[in-house]
Amino acid sequence: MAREKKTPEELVSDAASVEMVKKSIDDCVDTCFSRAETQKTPCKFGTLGVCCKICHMGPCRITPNAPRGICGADADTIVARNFLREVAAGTAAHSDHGRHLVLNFKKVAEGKNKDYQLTDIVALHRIAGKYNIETVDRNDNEIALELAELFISEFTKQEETLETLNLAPENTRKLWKKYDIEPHGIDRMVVEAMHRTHMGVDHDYRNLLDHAFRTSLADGWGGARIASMIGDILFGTPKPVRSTANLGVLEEQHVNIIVHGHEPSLSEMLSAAVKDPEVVEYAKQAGAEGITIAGLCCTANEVLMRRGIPVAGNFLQQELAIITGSVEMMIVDVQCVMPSLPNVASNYHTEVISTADIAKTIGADHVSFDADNAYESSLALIKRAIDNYKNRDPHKVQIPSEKKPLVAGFSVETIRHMLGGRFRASFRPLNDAIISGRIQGVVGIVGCNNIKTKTDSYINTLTSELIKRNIIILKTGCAAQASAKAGKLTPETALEEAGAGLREVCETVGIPPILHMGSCVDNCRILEASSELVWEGGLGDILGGLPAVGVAPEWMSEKAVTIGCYFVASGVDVILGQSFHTSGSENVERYLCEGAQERFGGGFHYIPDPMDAVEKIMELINEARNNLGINKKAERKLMDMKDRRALDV
Ligand code: NFS
Ligand code: SF4
Repeated sequence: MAREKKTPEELVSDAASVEMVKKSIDDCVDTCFSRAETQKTPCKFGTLGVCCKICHMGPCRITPNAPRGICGADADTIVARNFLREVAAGTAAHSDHGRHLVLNFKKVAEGKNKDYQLTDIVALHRIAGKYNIETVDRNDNEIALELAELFISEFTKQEETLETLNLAPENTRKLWKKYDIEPHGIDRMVVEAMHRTHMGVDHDYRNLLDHAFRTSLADGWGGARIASMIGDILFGTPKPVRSTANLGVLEEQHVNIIVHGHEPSLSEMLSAAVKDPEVVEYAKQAGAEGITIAGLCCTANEVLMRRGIPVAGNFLQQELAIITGSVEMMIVDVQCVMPSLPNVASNYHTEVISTADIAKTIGADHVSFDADNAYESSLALIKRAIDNYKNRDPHKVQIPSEKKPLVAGFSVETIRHMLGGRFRASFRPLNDAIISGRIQGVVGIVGCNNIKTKTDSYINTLTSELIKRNIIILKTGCAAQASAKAGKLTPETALEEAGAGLREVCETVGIPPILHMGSCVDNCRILEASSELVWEGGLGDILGGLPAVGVAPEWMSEKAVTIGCYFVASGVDVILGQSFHTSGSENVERYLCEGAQERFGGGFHYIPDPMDAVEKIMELINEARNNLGINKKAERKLMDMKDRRALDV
């Protein structure tokens, strides 16, 4: 079916985006929303996953009349190969981000990069302790260096399994061993995925999909986890922080700089440099009242979590931010950066600057990011943005007023402290609340926006309905920003909607019912929190037994495919708002859904409607609660005289 033309109100949820989609039409600027119309109907073969272009005898496409490609590959092989390649790409993206951080971390430990510090020594010791690295009577740089070398070896290991897997509960690890999906070195897993999917290698869809799970674990319990941990050591473990979200964070009288992409090293430095009196003065001389730095996508989450930098928007707002006409510079690095940005920017005065040597775009100016000279390069970029302020055309400026207050910064450490207090930090109160039924379960809502769904609509409906039903929500990525824009990340507004049990717990311990845990690599923090629930006791002894579900309502990226896989392989049921490109093979779908459920305790479910998803989630949580034996209503016992006397001792 051809994609029908939609009104701005049907495309996007928040008022700021509606206003900017309208402006894009008035300004005759192409955006993802208009291009989606010209793209018309998505290719059927691609949607089913049955197009193979792995060798040059093809491309081959599977149809009822042509059930095999020229080499003899059937739909199962082709669909599974395509799927594994997606997972490999997702793992590669997160893990390369992790690698860049590790290499920088090593330089800092060696004293070779003075622009960055070991900011959070408590985190350094805590993390070194997890890997049994000696911390007593050693200096911090020595500890950091040993940790950096260990992390590097996680990428290069050939035959040993990843050490980071040991951060998972024992019984979950046993399952990985039993089904032979423990990953070796991260790089090896990705290389092997490419080898297996080369023409004429692995043809058994089950073997291919097992490697997809194995590769995904090298991300969630490998590269992504390492990225989060190093982020905490270098930039600080996130603590609750107030900020604001949506395009209204841009300011008319300010020089506006947007940081967009994923890796935190440059955005952290820019966020620090923007306060430097030298550039503040320089901005004044240019006639601006100040400098605003705001984030997009997961870069926004990184600098929000640790510095409270405001969020300009999530994935589908990247072009809309430029359309405000008020952005002097958009600085991008890697992932989820649309190649259209320079084209959109050419209609305004915005400079698009790419900074990662592995990610260039025609039309963007490339300024290679030099981590060894990060502060000075940040100052230079900010000055260049200030120089561009004079080129702003006031007639083209239209900044939507909409922005919402928020609280973010919920690392596992923070949650533990909030739940238990400074001196007895613990997850106990949360476990008790789940066991008593005041909180029914935990749901992670994560992932992107996708042009196929009205932006944020599925995410926000689902979130509201679940907190009403006493489900505590853990969020990351663009899904967290959707809540922020809807004003649901302040404890006050969220509590108004929460069910009585959840509200009581949140009020007692002082946590909001929707917890923003960070960027997409921080999905591993959701697994970390889940592991804490297992270790705390009373909720079984394996991740797969928890009353917990993961949801990616509006996902679009290969990274999201990988994240889904490592959640499922960790035993967590995952609900997807739209299916993978696998429906061309019943066998593959069965293996990913029922097959995974039988083996790991969690599988994939495709549910396009948020209210159907609510129903399924409550069913899964109920089932887990029954299995744990915690679903009984607490019996209310009426005391007779004998009981009373027994109490009187
Ligand atoms: Ni995740 Fe982040 Fe957003 Fe999706 Fe892209 S920014 S890493 S992939 S679109 S959540
Ligand atoms: Fe066709 Fe096989 Fe080549 Fe794929 S690998 S393009 S199915 S011949």
